[in-house]
Amino acid sequence: MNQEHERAKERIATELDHSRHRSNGLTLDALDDEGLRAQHSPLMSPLVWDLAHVGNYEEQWLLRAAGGREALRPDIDGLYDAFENPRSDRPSLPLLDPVEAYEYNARVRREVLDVLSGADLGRAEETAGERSLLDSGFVFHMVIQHEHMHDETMLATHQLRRGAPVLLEPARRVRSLKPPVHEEVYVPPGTFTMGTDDDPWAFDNERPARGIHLDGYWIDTRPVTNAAYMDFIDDGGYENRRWWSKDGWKWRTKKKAFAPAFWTREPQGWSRRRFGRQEMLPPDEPVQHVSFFEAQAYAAWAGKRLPSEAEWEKAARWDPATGASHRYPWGEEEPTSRHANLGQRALGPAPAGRHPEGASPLGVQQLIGDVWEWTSTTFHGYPGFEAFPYREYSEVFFDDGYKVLRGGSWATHPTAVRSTFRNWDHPIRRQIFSGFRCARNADDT
Ligand code: AVJ
Ligand code: FE
Repeated sequence: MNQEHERAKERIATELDHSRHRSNGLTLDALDDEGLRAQHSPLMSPLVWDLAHVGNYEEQWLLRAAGGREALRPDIDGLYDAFENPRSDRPSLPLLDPVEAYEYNARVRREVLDVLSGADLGRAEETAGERSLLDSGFVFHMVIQHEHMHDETMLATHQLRRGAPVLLEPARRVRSLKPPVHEEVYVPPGTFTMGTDDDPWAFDNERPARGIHLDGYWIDTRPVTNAAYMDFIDDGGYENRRWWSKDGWKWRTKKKAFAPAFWTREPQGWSRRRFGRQEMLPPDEPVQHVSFFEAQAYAAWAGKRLPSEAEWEKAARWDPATGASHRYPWGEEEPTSRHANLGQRALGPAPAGRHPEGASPLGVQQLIGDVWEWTSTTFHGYPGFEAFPYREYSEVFFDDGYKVLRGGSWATHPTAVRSTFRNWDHPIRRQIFSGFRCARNADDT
């Protein structure tokens, strides 16, 4: 048992190191002070805010709450409180400058490693019902995932930023892949286990587990591609009111949307801007930077609909042979590059069909990684939801204003996604790495 805890601590230390390396790569290693202090879009924070925010969150949760240590910088808590300061106000705050933020983060981290070495990460089975911060290492996992979530947010800021490219792009092989044998698979009616009671990385909104009965339905084996989405545009999809919901049409009209964000129509076809580079749209890639409303309109045009969150999760977890729900579509093994395109290894999605080894038992591909997938479900707590460890992680968003996205994107770190993980955003948002797949009812032939 002790050895197991030591291994868990080593893993935590390694993951803490990885997330910080990534944050620094997206800030201090990428831009000068001016670029880090600037607001590249009113939707986003200055990058230097995200940088010190992750350090401040770590100070509050790992040093003070879990470690019982005295506060290092209580004076800056307010500056980095996301609820006190809306994103658009953040550039005018007296923020730490980039080097101060770096040094503050490093100082917090040194003490955190000390807290970690003395921590007891065992599960407190005796304290039935009551969760504690350190149970199975949860609070460390929460802080690791939090930093990676902000790293993904920082990537969205980089994508919105104008100017010369600054992020290194690993070689991207464009290859044509054979289309799948089946474009959609049938998921038979029945009950599956949704959510979790014991995943040591799961947030409050992924709990508790419960049996959910679903009718039979069809779901696409791959996300909708750029090529397929272009057909929708070419068929007048953005001009035809009938494909859009009432709110969707209102958004489309006000926004004058005619294509996904960052797309430009050129004489020779569609191009896109991606991290400062202009390039032709790769037809085989999952479409990204679409709003919920665009995803919903495409699905209606295709004679289908978006999957509900439960339908998405059943397709991603349920094994018809055993009836069990797995942590990932392929089973329990931690994601590798064979399974999924995660962790910012590339600066975009892989072509549809690229990761057959990551398929679920039903043969559904690319559920994890590549693009976040919009679902038709409004974000709420599961029955029996209990906010833990703080209401502002998810409970304050249970107000009907957010749609659930599933599966993570190419920018999501492997520690920050699993088949139970729930993300959420406003249905109009598309600076995130969002795409979708379609589903339909069993009786629609
Ligand atoms: C879970 C991605 C919706 O970035 O707004 C970051 C995560 N919570 N800091 C967000 C979060 C606190 C959150 N999302
Ligand atoms: Fe945060």
